[in-house]
Amino acid sequence: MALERTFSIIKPDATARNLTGKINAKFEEAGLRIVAQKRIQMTKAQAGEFYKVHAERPFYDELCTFMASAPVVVQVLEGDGAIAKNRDVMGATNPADAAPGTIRAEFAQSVGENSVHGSDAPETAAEEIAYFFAGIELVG
Ligand code: DAT
Ligand code: MG
Repeated sequence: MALERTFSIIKPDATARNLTGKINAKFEEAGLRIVAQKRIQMTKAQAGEFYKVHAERPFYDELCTFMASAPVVVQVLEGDGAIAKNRDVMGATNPADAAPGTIRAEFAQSVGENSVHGSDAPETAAEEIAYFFAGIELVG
């Protein structure tokens, strides 16, 4: 499988509960390498731009308010098949449907406050990485 990079966010519900290290351990145990990482607090406008694909969904305003409500940790994860592998480690969007041992099964509080974001395809991964990181910040 090809070496890939994917974009990840440890969301406000998880940073608020001091779960950054436990979530990073899940990534590393799965063979994902954290090649860039920083803690930031997004504005609601920045969250809105990031999630613009969901602009017509009923939960969009709530989602953007939540993502700007507290600090997040934005990351680039690298590994073989990193995009799909990260989605596996994250688990299903709704923690009630997430497989045992996944991040969302263990840590998520609800479908909205679900602890992590991960890119869903190579195109979105490249776009999302470029939204938060300059090339000089990515060191494998
Ligand atoms: P994922 O984060 O698994 O890629 P998504 O792209 O469908 O899921 O949705 C983006 C985020 O929007 C998701 O992580 C949490 C929020 N969300 C999705 N469906 C929701 C719902 N039915 N109610 C509230 N928030 C929702
Ligand atoms: Mg998504």
